[in-house]
Amino acid sequence: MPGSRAGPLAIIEASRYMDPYDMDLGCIPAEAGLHTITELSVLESTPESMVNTVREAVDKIVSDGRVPILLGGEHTLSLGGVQGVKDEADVYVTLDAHADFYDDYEGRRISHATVSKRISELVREVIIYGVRTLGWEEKEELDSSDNVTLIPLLSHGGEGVDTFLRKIEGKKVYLSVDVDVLDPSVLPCLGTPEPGGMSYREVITVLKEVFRRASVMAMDFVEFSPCPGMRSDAYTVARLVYKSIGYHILYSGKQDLRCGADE
Ligand SMILES: [Mn+2]
Repeated sequence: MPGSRAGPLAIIEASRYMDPYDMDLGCIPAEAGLHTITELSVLESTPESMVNTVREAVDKIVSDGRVPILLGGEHTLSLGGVQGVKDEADVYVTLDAHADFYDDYEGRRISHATVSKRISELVREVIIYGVRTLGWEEKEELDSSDNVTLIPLLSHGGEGVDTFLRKIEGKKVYLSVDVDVLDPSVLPCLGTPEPGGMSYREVITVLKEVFRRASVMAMDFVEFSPCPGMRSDAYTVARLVYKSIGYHILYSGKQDLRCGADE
């Protein structure tokens, strides 16, 4: 289902209804200083030029000593994000219902379905958590890759979240959250919904651990595709983004905000 291009604006609009105070953290993460830049104009461009536009924007934000937070849009934008942070991150970590590991998809090398594969050609290590459906071609590509770890969400459990969290310990991470890692009952408005996903609470618990154990250099939230007339979904994604910002502040030492003071 198309429509993720309307995602970023819907997330920003929904964020205006959110209480800035975070009850869990006991602080106002927004006081760290959030700046929303004007939307990048990428809609009329080819995937390659979209990736370049994102790369340039992210490169500038990282050079300014800030932490880029990208809102999608298609998952393809992560390729530009990873290129923009360059060697600031050793590992690409993604939460996603899908592996996005086709070598080409419908004749395209740069696509939402190939993005993890393309990124695995750029970074030292790729870790994918939350996958619960896989194309046969993707499985073959994954089997022949030596720098990719896939930790699926299987109906019988499997290795699970402990393995995932051990793998990211101490690493410098580019974090990509494909919001379809959430169950469609939590977030129905998705490009490619897949049943058997995580609850909102499970996702924020995992994200908190990611920020605690790893250094997150940049992050993105992708593949939200707003449904007409439904606003609770955009609010859920906005809250997820703001939670992540709060966890980043909590574990990156902005102690003047006293986040987590009661923990
Ligand atoms: Mn996905």
